[in-house]
Amino acid sequence: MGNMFLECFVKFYDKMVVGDLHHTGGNYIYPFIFISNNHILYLNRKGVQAMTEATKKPQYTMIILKPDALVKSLTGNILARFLEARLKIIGAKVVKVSRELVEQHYAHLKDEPFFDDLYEYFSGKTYGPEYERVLVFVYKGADAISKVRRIAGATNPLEADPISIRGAYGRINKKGIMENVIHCSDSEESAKREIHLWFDPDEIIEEIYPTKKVIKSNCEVIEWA
Ligand code: IDP
Ligand code: MG
Repeated sequence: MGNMFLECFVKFYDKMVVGDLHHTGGNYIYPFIFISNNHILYLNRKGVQAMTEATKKPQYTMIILKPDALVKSLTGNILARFLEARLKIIGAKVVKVSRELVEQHYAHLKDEPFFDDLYEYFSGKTYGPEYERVLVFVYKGADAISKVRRIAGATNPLEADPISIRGAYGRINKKGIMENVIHCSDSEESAKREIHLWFDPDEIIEEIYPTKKVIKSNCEVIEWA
């Protein structure tokens, strides 16, 4: 038994079926293991799908639960929706968002007439001091960006699929801002830019982009007293 087959067996044992060797007509299209003279164990369709995903180069994407998600107590609900994408969380934090961070994160919207209102919304100021925070996650996995965007739905909550997160929970507020509950990266380039902006390398449990070591002296840090 080759190593590849043993690995398949361990990883995909719940997606394997026993087949009659004669019925295959000798065309072994799925990874298989001989288990007797007459029987083979092979991956079913779901198993092949899972194996294809496992061998793809992983993508990274950043998801932000915006303040309206917190106002509406949607954290658990939203994270549960992303389970179906079968991705891994490799970074997570809660952030109080500054004006500077919003300007960098939404640099492509800086000159829009609605930018000030967007800042009020994204920083949580619209909802009061208790909600001036967002939850930020880095997810990893095959096709992470398109999978997450599909579950999130279109930018405009009125146009989004009603069962997507934005379609189900978003709205347009009185100032015309699309309060659409979550942010998610729209390409590998923006994921990289956003992860660099929001996270330090040691806040993510894997080294997903190149890092360098720097020695900082005379720099004040806060520690537990
Ligand atoms: P995205 O969030 O789907 O990537 P972007 O165009 O990057 O969409 O816009 C960032 C955010 O700015 C949106 O999620 C939404 O909250 C807000 N926004 C974008 N365009 C408009 C607009 O035309 N009117 C009001 N709000 C907008
Ligand atoms: Mg965007």
